[in-house]
Amino acid sequence: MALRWTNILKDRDVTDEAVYLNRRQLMGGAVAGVGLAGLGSQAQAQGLEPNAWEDITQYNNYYEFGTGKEDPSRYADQLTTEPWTVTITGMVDRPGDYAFEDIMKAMTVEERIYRFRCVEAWSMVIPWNGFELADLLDMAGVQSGAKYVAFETAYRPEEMPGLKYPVLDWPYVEGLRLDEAVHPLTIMATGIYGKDIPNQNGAPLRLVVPWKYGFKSIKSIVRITLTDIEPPTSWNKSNPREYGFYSNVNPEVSHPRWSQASERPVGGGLFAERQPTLMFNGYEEEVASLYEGLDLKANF
Ligand SMILES: Nc1nc2c(c(=O)[nH]1)N[C@H]1C(S)=C(S)[C@@H](COP(=O)(O)O)O[C@H]1N2
Ligand SMILES: [Mo]
Repeated sequence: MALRWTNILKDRDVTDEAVYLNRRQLMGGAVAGVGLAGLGSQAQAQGLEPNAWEDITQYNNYYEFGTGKEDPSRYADQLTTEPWTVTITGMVDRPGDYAFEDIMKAMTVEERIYRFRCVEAWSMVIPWNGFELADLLDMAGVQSGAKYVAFETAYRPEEMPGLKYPVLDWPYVEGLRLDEAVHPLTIMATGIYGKDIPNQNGAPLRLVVPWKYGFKSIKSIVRITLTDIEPPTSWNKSNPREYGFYSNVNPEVSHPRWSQASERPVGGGLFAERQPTLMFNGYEEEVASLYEGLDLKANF
């Protein structure tokens, strides 16, 4: 598939923080996307300047640790992320429990600077490190009848204080159509700014689907299931009128309680100007073909 690489910046040189890749991020052996001079300035020309580490790691949604934006950075260090296994099951040739370390040895870690848009109408730009979900699915061998991918977050009442509250039907679950899941923009993130991904951002590995609202990008994944039926998703179960299965970023489809036409860039200060929301969060050229013939208002 032809990609516009301006939208998938692989530059590791955007700020000093990005220069240093630690052990876990290097474990994959191959770290792709060695700083291509010029992409940084291209990113800035597009207004794609990554948020500060502090914005990205102290303003979070991770309801297993509480519903406040600062709860995850306060409490998520209680989560044990080593050892970690991901169970890959359902319609695959090689089902099983995959150790995180073995996954990292097999995958190619790249940097991807993506826009990130929460359904609550705030946004950031995040320099993720990660690998394509398609490569992980290849490892397990997707069978021909599979049509969807279901994901599940860890459920650890002793480590996740937010699970005491029935905000959602735990564990947190999400899902994608298989063609969305294997799209080259869809990644499993394992790092930010070249460091291991902090617990509050979904350690040790979380989904990132940059053209969808943030809640689709499920954190701290323990189970991946290939299936031929559309899987239930947490926010859709809790309020199907407000949160659809697709949840593609779309400035023309309002949330029942607020407009999605504009967004507040996090970190821009109290009086930061709102900016217009882009169709598919700016990835229209790459992903619009996935939805040809689909009524995006009905399938929100
Ligand atoms: N397991 C789990 N995953 C989750 C969430 C959550 O509460 N639990 N919140 C979602 C929402 S609403 C958003 S906006 C993003 C936030 O990711 P960030 O904190 O890394 O910015 O994570 C998503 N993934
Ligand atoms: Mo969100």
